[in-house]
Amino acid sequence: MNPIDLRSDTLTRPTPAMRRAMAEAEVGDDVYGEDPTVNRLQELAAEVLGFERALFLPTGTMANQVALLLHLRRGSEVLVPEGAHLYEYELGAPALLSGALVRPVPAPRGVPDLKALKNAIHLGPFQAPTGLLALENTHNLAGGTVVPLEVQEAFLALAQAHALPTHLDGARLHNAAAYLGVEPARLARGFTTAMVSLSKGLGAPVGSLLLLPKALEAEARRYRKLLGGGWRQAGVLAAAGLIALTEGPKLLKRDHEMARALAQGLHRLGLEVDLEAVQTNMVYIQVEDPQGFLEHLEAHGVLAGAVGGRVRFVTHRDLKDEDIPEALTRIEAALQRAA
Ligand code: TLP
Repeated sequence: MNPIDLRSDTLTRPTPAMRRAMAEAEVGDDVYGEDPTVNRLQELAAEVLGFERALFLPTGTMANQVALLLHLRRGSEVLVPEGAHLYEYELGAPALLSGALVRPVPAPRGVPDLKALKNAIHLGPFQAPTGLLALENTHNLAGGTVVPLEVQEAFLALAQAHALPTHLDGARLHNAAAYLGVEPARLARGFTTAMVSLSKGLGAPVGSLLLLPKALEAEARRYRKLLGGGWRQAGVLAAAGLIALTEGPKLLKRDHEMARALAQGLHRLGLEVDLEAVQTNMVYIQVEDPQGFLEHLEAHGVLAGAVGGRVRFVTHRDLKDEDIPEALTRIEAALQRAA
């Protein structure tokens, strides 16, 4: 029995078209800025996402950390929505690399509580100075939830009122845009920097983009190199990235429909799902013993992940139409065995 893999949208394999483009990619040394395919990807990304420049990096983690290095100094702090990836899942990198504090602020269902955020900004002489406000859209740990446009506007206005830069962790920005029915540029606009992943729902094998103003580009390239991200003939990867960026967004609606069907099915099976939080391609369920539950599912041919003390299912482009109904049948069988 082939397992149905719902652990993450990072697991997708490059499509035949991506593999062809990778094999045929024109390349050069990207550390010299001479890889034509990387340059094409960066130019296209900057244009479609509404920034002056884009930088192609190996991972979202590296892109987020380069952004923090650009914005923060030692002993300063970044305010993030609670559960933010760069606080929970980046291995304490801000402490190690930027020497900065990360302070989570209440954000029910991933939407920052703006009053709490405003009160959390440190300006006085007795506290770590706030140097950056960050947002995550979609918000992974909150369930792949989307930040409403008006909250984002108010968030940006708050940052502006305090002359603070902003960073958007948009690992799944295109999912948020698909949910809201707006262009991704609409959701990235106004941030000082933004990270967008090509290797998640968009389907590239590797790579994320850091969108930024021209004035920060040279410094960002320097930090990328310092962190080991000077990656020479990266055009072989950018070639797949170009297809992900242009073709990938078209498939996200299907991913979201599959997640909704899965959530409703799990709910019908009596599992604890927050249906309102199921907005994009993720479904989280609350169970007594997540690890034991996962092992049980695996024995029945369904792979899911333990994330934030819950069980997470993520839909993605490599799933076949019949996979969600089949996964539900297998999960039902697993539950009957457990009962
Ligand atoms: N998230 C991964 C795991 O690390 C949890 C996943 O499977 O969802 N920002 C957000 C919001 C993310 O969800 C992730 C990856 C990243 C940044 C980091 O991207 P990578 O994995 O490319 O370093």
